[in-house]
Amino acid sequence: MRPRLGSVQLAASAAWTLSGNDNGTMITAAPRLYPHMWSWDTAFISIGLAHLNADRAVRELETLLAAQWRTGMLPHIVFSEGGGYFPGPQRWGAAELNPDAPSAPRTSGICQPPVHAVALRRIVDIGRGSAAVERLLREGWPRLYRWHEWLVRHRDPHGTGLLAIVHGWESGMDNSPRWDVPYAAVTPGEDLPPYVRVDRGLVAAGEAERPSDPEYDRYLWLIEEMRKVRYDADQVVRTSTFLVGDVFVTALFALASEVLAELGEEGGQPSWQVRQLRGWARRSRAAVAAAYDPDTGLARDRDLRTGEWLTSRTIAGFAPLLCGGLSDVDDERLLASLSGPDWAGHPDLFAAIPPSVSPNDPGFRPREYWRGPAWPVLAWLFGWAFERRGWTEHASRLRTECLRLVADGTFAEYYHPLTGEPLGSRQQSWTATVVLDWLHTV
Ligand code: 2M8
Repeated sequence: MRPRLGSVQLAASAAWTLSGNDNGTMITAAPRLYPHMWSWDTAFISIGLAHLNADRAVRELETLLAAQWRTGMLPHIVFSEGGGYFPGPQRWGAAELNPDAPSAPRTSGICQPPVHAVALRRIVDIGRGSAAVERLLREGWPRLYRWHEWLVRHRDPHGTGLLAIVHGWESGMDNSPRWDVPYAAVTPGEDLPPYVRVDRGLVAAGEAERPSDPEYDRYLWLIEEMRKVRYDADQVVRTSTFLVGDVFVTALFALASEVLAELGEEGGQPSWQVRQLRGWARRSRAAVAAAYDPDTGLARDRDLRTGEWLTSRTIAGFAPLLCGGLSDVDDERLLASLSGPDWAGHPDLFAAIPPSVSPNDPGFRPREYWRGPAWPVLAWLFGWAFERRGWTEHASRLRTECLRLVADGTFAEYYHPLTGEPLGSRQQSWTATVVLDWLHTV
């Protein structure tokens, strides 16, 4: 059994981890594996920072917002000057191919889940009164509005509120079994330029804990497809061989739009924009509710190339709990299932938080990235949403259990749900940040 840290030591190590990942211009997602800024990581990172230094938290979110494309898209990676990573800015070629992409700093050409309004909410609540926070509320809000508007305009191909992703990386859950069916239809061409992966060498047991080579071929092939249409958002949606209605992203969008509307009201932003945000939230909430399958008791993604519902049993199936939209009876059922024996209440778990895939699913692989491990950042997200929805007992249980899991002080990217072994990267910023937020909010 690894030593466990007490709260004070744990909070101090989390703060130390964040400062260790500060490269002077940004807090990187992790020191070796991810030496750049990732969009949704940065949203979470800024929350932890707000407890330490509100100005620094604001700057972090501003650095991300400054890399927003002229179209409104927030890119999934903002590259730092140093640090390796594959695929890097050359392989993406976003700025070379699309005039709406910033040329400094360089960015990738896709996006990630829209959780930024949640971060703004937390920062405003934690750092109320600080001039920098007031500035962020005033000047960051319109940028977030434009980001949400971009998603509605370019990522809702059927106008139903179900938002589409064009790459598994956009879901943030890269190799989740959610994407196995749609990825099976992606055939890398002969002209896929050769490449060398660097990720595996940077994770202790890279072979077992990172995606496979055939998966990577597909990830890289989708980039080639997008390069061919110069990252033009509408053409990408028309031509990408991977186009999936992502129920989890949609739920986060509904939640974040509602939150952004509230912040807009508080900050005196134009009332028509606030109304519009509420309308988008309503529509996406309805789309999430429509994706709920009473037979399995989980919400589903939808392959928009084939029209087929996707029925893997992953944590994303609990998306309606984040944004609402189901009847009280269905909410109760979903909550009971989340804490029941297929998920957080599985008798063999190290800590009672829901893993990324049910341990009772035949596809459950407890060491393999998004195919089974427990991700503290997701526990935080559900906990925050539960608190907001008034389910304080559920929220507090997630907090207590997850803090027990991460008390080894490694701040791992993800954990073996049955043994509590740290996996993937260590000193992962977003793991440190959720610990900080929880320890500072008693
Ligand atoms: C992971 O994704 C990147 C690609 O975007 C990778 O594996 O190289 C995911 O866990 C993603 O959700 C996360 O934002 C990123 C950085 O932590 O790593």
